[in-house]
Amino acid sequence: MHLAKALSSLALLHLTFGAAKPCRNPPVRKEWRELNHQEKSEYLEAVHCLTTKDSISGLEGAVNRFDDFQAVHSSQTPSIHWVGHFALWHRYFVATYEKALREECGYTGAQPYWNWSKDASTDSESAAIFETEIFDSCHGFGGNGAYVEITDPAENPFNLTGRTGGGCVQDGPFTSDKFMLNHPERGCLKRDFIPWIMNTFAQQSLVDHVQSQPDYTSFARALENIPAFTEPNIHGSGHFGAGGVLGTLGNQYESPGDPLFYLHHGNIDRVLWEWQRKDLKTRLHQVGGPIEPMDYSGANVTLDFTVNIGALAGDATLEQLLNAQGDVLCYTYNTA
Ligand SMILES: [Cu+2]
Repeated sequence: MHLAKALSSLALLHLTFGAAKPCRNPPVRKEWRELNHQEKSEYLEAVHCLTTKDSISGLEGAVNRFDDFQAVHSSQTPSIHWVGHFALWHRYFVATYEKALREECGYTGAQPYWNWSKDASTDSESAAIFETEIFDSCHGFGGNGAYVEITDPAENPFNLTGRTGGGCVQDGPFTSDKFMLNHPERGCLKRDFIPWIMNTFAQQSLVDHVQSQPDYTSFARALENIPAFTEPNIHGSGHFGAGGVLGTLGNQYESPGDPLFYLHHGNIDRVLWEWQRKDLKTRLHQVGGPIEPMDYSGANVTLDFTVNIGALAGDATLEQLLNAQGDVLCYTYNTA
């Protein structure tokens, strides 16, 4: 009797403290175009719902839960890009957003992704990539911003050519009458489509190059490449193809202010996941790359390196984040 009681309270204790929750029925992430109209509406509504919930991040400028994510990314920008933990930090970030949509906004689906390579044209000037379902004004995220001319060269430090927008998004569910950003200041969502960047950076051959890397360190480096427009990198495709110079997605700090961020990074994460699946035994337990941005001769991240996403969720080690169906993360992709 006493023993049974002791055992059961021990079991309870184990349940309460630190027992790993198994990942059952992980949400299955699909490409935007694989969602039906109903599923697309539910996703877009859940994003709007996040903007109606009070902020918990404690960060200046964050008013609602959508802002929380943008503000956390902004606060950590200098330490989460061109580092070994880049892909896994963003994996954790997107998965936590997915969790918030599901747990706080009643969304029952998974985080969708945007596979831009499907539409990347060999004609770099083609705008067809911006005319797909994801930019639909009714069942998508709306399209380009109004064209804004840049007169001060300081506003276009990389001298990017081929800009087609720059102002507030003009159609769809995220126009300024329905959706406003609060971080770092109140303003509309902006896009600035640049077809040549979108087409050249999103090429399937580049994805194949990234996925043919033999180890995590080289994968991570191929994924981000160098911060220049002379060499394409797939991570830059959505950011600078759709965000351009003046658009929200093109802002290194504030890019999660465009709801498309999570579909773009969802795709980056799918690329990582598919690469991992080629050799799961090794790739669930391998990391590398610099701790400090672009410090390729300096110290490397290790499996027990810890990342934090502020008040959005608890800290996690890179080894925990390598596993999309482990004790911290729980989701999968429909691509086998
Ligand atoms: Cu980022």
